[in-house]
Amino acid sequence: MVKAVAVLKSEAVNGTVYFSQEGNNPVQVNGSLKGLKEGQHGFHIHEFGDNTNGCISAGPHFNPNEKEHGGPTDEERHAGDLGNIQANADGVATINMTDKQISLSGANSIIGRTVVVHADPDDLGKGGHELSKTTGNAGGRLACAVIGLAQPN
Ligand SMILES: [Cu+2]
Ligand SMILES: [Zn+2]
Repeated sequence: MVKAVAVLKSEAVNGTVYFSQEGNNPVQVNGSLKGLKEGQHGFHIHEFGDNTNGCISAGPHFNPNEKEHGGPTDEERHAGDLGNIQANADGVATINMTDKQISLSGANSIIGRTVVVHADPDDLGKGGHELSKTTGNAGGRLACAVIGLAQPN
């Protein structure tokens, strides 16, 4: 079992996201974030674990297979496209998903990359906006954190 963790902290938004993977099974993603506006927020793995200029220097969506942006259940998607998380009326988003394209080892490993939560919903590539096929038009980067290896227990 490989475990990883990212601790997000910005002025408004904070929380922790945990990743775990048994062998080559899908990656389990769990956690919660608070301080969000109620509704959907784009949630992605971005390419670089570089936060020197805040979340901007994390670069584009993690896309090792040179695909277009999509939703988590699409064949055509960036590996980093985890779709949306849903914040409730208290601004809390509980995250509980599994994903088959990201990994915690090998070519699609997200260790050392950045998880980002966005201001707006990700249109999953289907919004018809000029940014739909690259970012899902998910708006600004509210908070982010580098994904690091976690202690096994
Ligand atoms: Cu993003
Ligand atoms: Zn994408």
